[in-house]
This record gives sequence, structure tokens and C-alpha cells, in this order.
Amino acid sequence: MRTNVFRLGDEIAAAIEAQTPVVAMESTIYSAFGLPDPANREALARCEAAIRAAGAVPAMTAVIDGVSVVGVASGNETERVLAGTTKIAARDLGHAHATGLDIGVTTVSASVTLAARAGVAVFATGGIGGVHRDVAQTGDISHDLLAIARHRVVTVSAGAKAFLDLGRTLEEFETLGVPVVGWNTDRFPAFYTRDSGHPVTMTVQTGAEVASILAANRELGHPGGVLVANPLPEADELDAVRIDAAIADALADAERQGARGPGVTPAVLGAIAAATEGDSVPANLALAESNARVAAEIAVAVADV
Ligand code: PSU
Ligand code: MN
Repeated sequence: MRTNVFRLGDEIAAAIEAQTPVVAMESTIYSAFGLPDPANREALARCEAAIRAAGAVPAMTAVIDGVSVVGVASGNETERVLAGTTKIAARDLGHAHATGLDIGVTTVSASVTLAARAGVAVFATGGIGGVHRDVAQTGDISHDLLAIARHRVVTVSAGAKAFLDLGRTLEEFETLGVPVVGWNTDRFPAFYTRDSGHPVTMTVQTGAEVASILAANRELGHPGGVLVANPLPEADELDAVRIDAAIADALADAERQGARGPGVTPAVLGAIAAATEGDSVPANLALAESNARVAAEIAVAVADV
């Protein structure tokens, strides 16, 4: 039996020891599942710089040689992760270990699980998974939602991908008992656009407010995490009509390709990038960086509580 199931990167272990704020990051969006090369590298560099500039340490999660890692080292280890071709959700972590998987890129559900295991309270992503529009036929609901509900970690996201059923995604969060907190907004963002038309459950302006929600939930014994919904910067917003048309085409495309299960999200993201002639990519980079910055501000506040 392999003994090493989990490890912290050296810098993260030292940061946790010194009580320096840490922000966990997923790795699926920085792989070919999320963004084309070299946009993936640029996204990672911008997110890490934003986190450091705000006074926190970035900790990307991944599976490396069968070990679940929080804090992938820069250089060769990061290169291997960016080139990863196996998508790992929370339920896959055990199997990845048992088989000694060389590289696995972690989704939101896996990253939140590993952040909780590491004692890291804040996690930044681009957009979470959610309830798919064809859920009545497929039953497709991302495990991201249950993982966020299960672990006491703050997830910062630009809403959920616009190709999902956002109304039903929000209903699911209500069912699961997850507060959906708007960062300087009372509307749930739709990833490429700032307003999905759906309200959030509450609005906050500061990291301290989020830290206070987390602390209160802990004190009250309310389990699970908080979703912070951060709209992408106004300057990077895409035209809603254009993106809706691209999404409709992308969903039809993914269906034609016969994408199923974990293959659906990457197929649809690729088709949206093609349909918008790449305009979705800078928007994706800008929102990931903005989420990283907000997550770091929250992590700094959490460390202060
Ligand atoms: N949104 C993006 N890019 C991504 C993802 C979401 O813009 O790469 C990834 C995230 O890792 C998320 C996952 O956790 O897709 C959800 O996959 P699924 O729908 O199979 O649960
Ligand atoms: Mn799914």
C-alpha cells in the first residue's frame, strides 16, 4: 500500500505554520480542460501574482504521482500539472492514489476537499460547476455543489458557468444550506456577464464580513462552506446576447460530439471559445484574476479573526 496520500508544498507548510494567509486554487482551469495554451499559463501567473500582492500565498491543488498535493511547486511540477489530461473530482482522489496516477488536475470539488484537509479556509476558482440545463434528462449536477456544502471553506467564483441552469443551481445551494454571498452586488453573476437576473442571498463589501460569516457558522455548528459570487470586472464583460447565442451553439455542439459526464464542461467551454472567436478567453482570465484578488483579501481577513 502507498503511504503518502496527501502532502503540503514546502512554501504552504511554512505559511500555515507561520499563520500567513493561504489561498487554495484548483488546477483544471489551468489545464487544457479549462483554457488553451498559453492563456492557461497567463491565467496562473496573474492569479498567483494577485494573491501575493494582497499578502497571501497561492496554493494550487493537484494529484502528483498518486499524492494529493496542496501547493504545487513552481517549475517542473507546475509544468507537469498544466499538461495534465486526467480530470479529478473529489470522488476520484482515492482511485488516483490507489493507482499511482502520474498527474491529475483537480476540479472545484476536489480542491475544496483538499483545502479543508490542509486547513486552508479560502479557495479561488473561475466558475463552479452546477445544475446542467438538461438535468431532467441527464441528472447532471456537478459534485462541486455538495463539496462546497460539505467543507468549511469559502469558495470565490464569478458565479457559475452561464451554460448551466443558474436558477436551479441557486435552488440547490439553498437546499444544501450554502449561503451565496454577492461581492459588492445583489445579483448572482453569470461568469461572462455580471448579472444573471437572479438575486444572491446577501451582499458583502469586505473580506472581514465574509470572515465573520465563516466564524459565526463555525461557532453555531452550521457545517459547510460559503460561496462568494464576484462579478467579472465591467471592462471585461461580454455582450449578453452574443454569449447566449454562443452558448446555445456550444451546447448543441457538445451534444453532437456525444460529450458525457465529466467531458461535458470541457467540450462546452471549448465550443464557446471557438464561437466567440476567442473573446471568452480574456474574459475568463480577467475573472480568474479578480477572484484570486478577492479570495486573498478574504484570506487576510480570516487570518485576522
Ligand atoms: N469553469 C471554467 N473552466 C473550468 C471549469 C469550470 O470556466 O475548467 C471546471 C472546474 O474545475 C469545475 C469543473 O469544478 O469544471 C466542473 O466540472 P463538472 O461539470 O464535470 O462537475
Ligand atoms: Mn457533471
